[in-house]
Parts: sequence; structure tokens; C-alpha cells
Amino acid sequence: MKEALQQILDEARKRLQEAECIQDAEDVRVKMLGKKGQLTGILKSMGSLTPEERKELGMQANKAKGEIEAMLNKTFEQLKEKAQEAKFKAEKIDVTEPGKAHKLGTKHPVTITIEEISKVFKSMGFTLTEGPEVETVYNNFDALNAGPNHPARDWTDTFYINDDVLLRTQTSPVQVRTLKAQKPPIRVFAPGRCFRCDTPDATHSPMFHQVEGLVVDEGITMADLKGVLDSFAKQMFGEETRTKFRPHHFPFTEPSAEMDVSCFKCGGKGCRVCKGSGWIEILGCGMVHPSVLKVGGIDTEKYTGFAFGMGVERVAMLKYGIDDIRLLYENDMRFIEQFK
Ligand code: 2NM
Repeated sequence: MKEALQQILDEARKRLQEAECIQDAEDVRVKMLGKKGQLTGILKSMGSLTPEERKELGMQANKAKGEIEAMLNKTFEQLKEKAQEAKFKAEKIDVTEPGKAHKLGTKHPVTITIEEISKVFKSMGFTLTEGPEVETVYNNFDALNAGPNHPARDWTDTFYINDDVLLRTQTSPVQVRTLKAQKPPIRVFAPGRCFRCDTPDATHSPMFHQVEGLVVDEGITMADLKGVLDSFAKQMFGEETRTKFRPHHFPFTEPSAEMDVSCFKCGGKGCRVCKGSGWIEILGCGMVHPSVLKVGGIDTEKYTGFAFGMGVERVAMLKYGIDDIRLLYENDMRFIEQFK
């Protein structure tokens, strides 16, 4: 029995020295001190001994048990520390590692163009205004002198939501809201999304952007219109840019015109961009029709105004040499990333 105890002690010591993880030490504890353990077995078998033998062996067995428990505790401590160290080592942060670079997005060419146009009009004292993309039929058509039978109202060209509500087909309703809300002098521009029920092709998209502008004050004439828009063209396309105004028709202006700019690619000699003409059509404009001013409660004896509107995608396509409007709305990063 004594020898058996010594053997148990030796084995426990040896196995604990070799233990590499907490589970190894736990296995030793179960094997020696567990319910079916070796030392427990010895203690259980002591019933067959004489009282003297039992006393003697009992003391030794308890001593051995104490020793094993002490060794176990020490080993558990050491192994816990070792595990902690390994964990810290694995978690160590190398602050000299190069960081993961996050890819920065780029501005969309339409955004860039709106910002460029806005910068020019802001520099001339215009205030940026915005309005809802879901508009009333009244603000989008009636107030703009496009009467009940005007072709632009055709349901095939317009996204109607119901009889009285639609997706705006132009940003002019923003100007209508401004006319109703403000008193002259008025000097505003309105960039924004517009919607027309067009089948997409190289030059049409059912969603597109416009920038429109409006000036109302005493004594505003066509000369103001020409001066402001000529200055815009020079700031936008280069100081050497020339402009010309051709008569046109819009329901909300009278007289109306379209403005061409001398080709910023060839300077007017004729090239692919201007299709050989030397001129590029950029915007529509005119003196605000008195019936539009009256909608805003403006005294048409005292005040006059001019307005203009341009397609942002068209300007962006001309500036960046993009030949298909659909490229702007396919979200192909290889395309979008080129405009920085
Ligand atoms: C254009 C062309 C000409 C225009 C008119 C107005 C309003 F509301 F003041 F009457 N806003 N925008 C206008 C005039 C728009 O776009 C081609």
C-alpha cells in the first residue's frame, strides 16, 4: 500500500510536470483524486486493515492527497498564466503594420457639373433654391402658362401620380413657388431632378437634371438676360466663348430664345463636338410671360423678369465628351471614377 501511494505520488508529479494545458492537469486530478481515482481507491480499500494499519496508512494517504492537491494548484496556476500569455501574444497589435486603405468614392459627373454651374450663378448673386420632385399638376403646367390642352401635358410624356399630382417634368415649378413666396427683387436658380416618360436612348433618360434660373425686378430687360447668360457661358466654358441667341418658343416666356455657345472644342471652326457648325446649343431662355408673373401675384406693370433653363446631362456630356447619356446611370465604377 505504501509503495502504491509512492507510485501514485511519483506518477502525479511526473504527469503534472509534463502537462501542457489545463485539460492535462485536470486529467491527472480525475485519475488520482476523482471518485474513481487511484488515491480514492486506496482510501476506500482501507476498511480491510487493522486499526493501527489504518491509522498509519490514513495519515500517509492524506499527506499524499495534500501533496497532489498542492502540485495540482501550482500546475493550474502556471498553466493559466501560460494560456493567458499565449492569448496576449496572439492578440498583440503591431502598430507599425500599414493600415488598410479604404477606397474613396468620386463625385458623379452630373454632381460635378451642377456644382460648377451653381458656383457661377452664386458668384453673380443668385440664391440656390430647391423644391419637391413630386409636384402638383398646377405648379408644373397651369401656372407656367401650359393650358389644359398643351402637348407637354400628354400623359405619355409625364409620370402622373394622379389627376392632380405628378413627377415634375422640369424644375420651373420651383420658380413658381419662389414667385408665390417672395417679393421682387428675385434672383434664384434651381438645380434638380426631373422626370419624363421617355424610352432611354443615347440622348434620353426618364430621369435627368436641370438647372433653371429666374430674375424679377423693376426694369429687367432682354439686355440683362443676354448679359447674365453670356457671362455664365464665359465662366463655364472659357473666357474666349462667344454666344448667340436664336428665337424660340416656350409657353412660360415671351419672347423666348435658345442660346448657343461657340464650340469650346474647336473654337468655332467646326468639329465632331459641334457637328461641324462651330456652335453648341446650351440653354433655353426668355422674358417671363406676364401670366406666369401674375400667378405669383406680381405687379406686371411694375416688374419684369427673365428665366432660363438647361439640361445638366447635356452640359456634362459636352464637357466630358460622353456620347451616351445612359453611361451616366449604369453605375459602372470604371466609368464614374474617370471624373475627378
Ligand atoms: C427654360 C427655358 C426658358 C423658365 C421659366 C421659368 C419661370 F417659372 F420663371 F417661368 N422658370 N424657368 C424657363 C424659361 C426654362 O428651360 C429650357
